[in-house]
Amino acid sequence: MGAALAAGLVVTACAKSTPTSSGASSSSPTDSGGGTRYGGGYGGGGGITPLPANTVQQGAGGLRFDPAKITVKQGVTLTVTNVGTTDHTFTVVGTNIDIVNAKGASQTVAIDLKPGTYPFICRFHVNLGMKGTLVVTS
Ligand SMILES: [Cu+2]
Repeated sequence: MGAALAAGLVVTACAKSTPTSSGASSSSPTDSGGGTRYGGGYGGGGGITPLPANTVQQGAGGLRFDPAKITVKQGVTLTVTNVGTTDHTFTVVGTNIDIVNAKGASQTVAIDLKPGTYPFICRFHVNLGMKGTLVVTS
């Protein structure tokens, strides 16, 4: 008579709590700055000459604004110059800023806007990607 020794091996599942704290708020700001910086014009010094402050060009190297992101202080006067080969507008969406430049023309516009970020477009070519961002600071 062998005593059946029931070696009851109790397997306790080691409930290990793996803290999956992947609180990775990886904010990767996709800077759509584009790589094709139009460096022509401006005295041909070779290399990129920054535009004068508070100046935006229309049509430099295509249907685009240069720079596409403008940061100005509230109340400044922005100079908008059409260096392209056709008419363009500088239209700040949702505001009363809407100027039209024939090719070669230049106008100034007072940025009397509250601090914030505003999209701006060329009304003629917005669907061809001619647009940018205006940041007004206080
Ligand atoms: Cu245009």
